Amino acid sequence: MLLLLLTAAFTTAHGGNVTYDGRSLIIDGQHKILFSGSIHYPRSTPEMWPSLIATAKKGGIDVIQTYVFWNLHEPQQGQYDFSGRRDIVKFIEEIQAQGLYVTLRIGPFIESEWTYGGLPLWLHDIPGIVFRSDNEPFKVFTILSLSYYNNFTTKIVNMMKSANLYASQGGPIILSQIENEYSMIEGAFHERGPPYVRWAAQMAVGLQTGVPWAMCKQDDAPDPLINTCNGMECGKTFKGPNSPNKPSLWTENWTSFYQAFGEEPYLRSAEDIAYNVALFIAKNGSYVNYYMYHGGTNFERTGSAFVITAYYDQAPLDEYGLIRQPKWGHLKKLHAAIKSCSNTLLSATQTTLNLGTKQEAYVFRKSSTECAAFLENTDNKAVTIRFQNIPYSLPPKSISILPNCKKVAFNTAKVRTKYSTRTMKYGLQFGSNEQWEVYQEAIPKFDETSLRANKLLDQIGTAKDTSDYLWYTFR
Ligand SMILES: *[C@@H]1O[C@H](CO)[C@@H](O)[C@H](O)[C@H]1NC(C)=O
Ligand SMILES: *[C@@H]1O[C@H](CO)[C@@H](O)[C@H](O)[C@H]1NC(C)=O
Ligand SMILES: *[C@@H]1O[C@H](CO)[C@@H](O)[C@H](O)[C@H]1NC(C)=O
Ligand SMILES: *[C@H]1O[C@H](CO)[C@@H](O)[C@H](O)[C@H]1NC(C)=O
Repeated sequence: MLLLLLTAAFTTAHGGNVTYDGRSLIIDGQHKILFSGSIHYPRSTPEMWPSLIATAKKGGIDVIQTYVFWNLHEPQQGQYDFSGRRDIVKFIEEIQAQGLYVTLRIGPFIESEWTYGGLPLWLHDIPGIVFRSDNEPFKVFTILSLSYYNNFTTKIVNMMKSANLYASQGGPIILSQIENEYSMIEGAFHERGPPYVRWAAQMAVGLQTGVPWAMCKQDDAPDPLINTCNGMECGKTFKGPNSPNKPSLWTENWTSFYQAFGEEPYLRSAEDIAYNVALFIAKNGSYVNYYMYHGGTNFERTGSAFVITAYYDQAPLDEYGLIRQPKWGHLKKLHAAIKSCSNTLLSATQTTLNLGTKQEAYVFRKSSTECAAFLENTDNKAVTIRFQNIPYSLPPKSISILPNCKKVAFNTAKVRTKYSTRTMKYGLQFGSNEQWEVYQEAIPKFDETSLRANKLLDQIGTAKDTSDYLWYTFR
């Protein structure tokens, strides 16, 4: 009996067409509350993938979200590379083998603190190209640029289809993303921004993946694309889906922030993360993605300017894939508390009740016996309130989750997970007898240089991504 239960609990059904309504994504006819975690395949090694995915699953994660990194796959035009850390199909198949779902963010522009936002450098040399725009005066070039985006997107989608990786084919991919936070720069393109958004949406839908598409931070995402929230406090800030039949999805919940050289790491407490996730779910949210769940390493020159090689080391899994406590454990308990009442959350109607000046109850009541509640205290001090005639003490700035509207299963501010610390031991010390290599760079003499111009040369166009440096003499 126990064995049967365990088997049931650890097997995630796969396949099935994916649709959505105003409440959630619907996979194979089932509404779902999904916890998702970003893990980017090129920021770790294929040897690490199985344990990263397994540890995410143990932490209550249902979905792994990743970008697709165009410039890693097509460094030279038409020359593709899907080997080693670039083997996206293998990464997705590993996720599938462990019974989790996938959200694929194709971009093609991804930002992601990645060099050139993921765009291959050769795009830069296409005459007149304007990235991410439907640019009338340059229509002929713009059609070119759009067709490059289109070619790459189509290639990736076809690759996924031929490996049967979309949920509609029995695979794990349940959601895709086109573009990335475009609204942040849309204004710069003036009237040429909105047609580009429509074009990108149409192109994506035309690829017929059988699963929905999302645009993040894009309030006007055209139907049927879902507009989603990115940020730290989507429970407070998200204006919601742009149509009543779209679900409320949070594609980037920042677990920390990327770190630039010379800066301190951005620390976000487990309590703060848990509070905001609980609030988002309490307000009808049904999908939360942790950005990042595992950040990993920016190898070689793949990180964007200023960003250090460790990426989101403060995430629930640190740079090396080790569990960071109490973040990992506190969120695991939060996920379990929410999952224990997910049927109620997905089928009951939500109402918000005032419990005091700074206290709210978000109640999902289906019948007299089936009920779940979130009790929020936004005040900086603890208070005791009454809910259904029972007194509850609410710690400062916290949300209590009552899966049956009676007993508190979890409070976001009460961390019951032990803190862990990470200590480092020297593996190899570079003593005086050990080898250092010194690289001497020859300082060029002006008279011996071959590249001359009577105008300013730009670094990217001149160095062509062979170096981040350019020795420049000017007179
Ligand atoms: C998805 O829907 C299509 C068309 O309705 C159907 O042929 C296919 O079998 C469905 N796929 C799954 C996995 O249910
Ligand atoms: C797009 O792909 C097709 C087929 O592979 C190719 O013929 C065409 O030149 C490509 N277009 C661009 C802009 O890369
Ligand atoms: C949640 O959805 C219900 C409808 O099912 C609606 O009445 C309620 O206002 C929504 N709550 C919030 C906070 O948006
Ligand atoms: C998102 O995650 C951060 C920490 O990563 C947390 O502070 C926040 O409360 C979470 N939820 C929301 C809705 O921001």
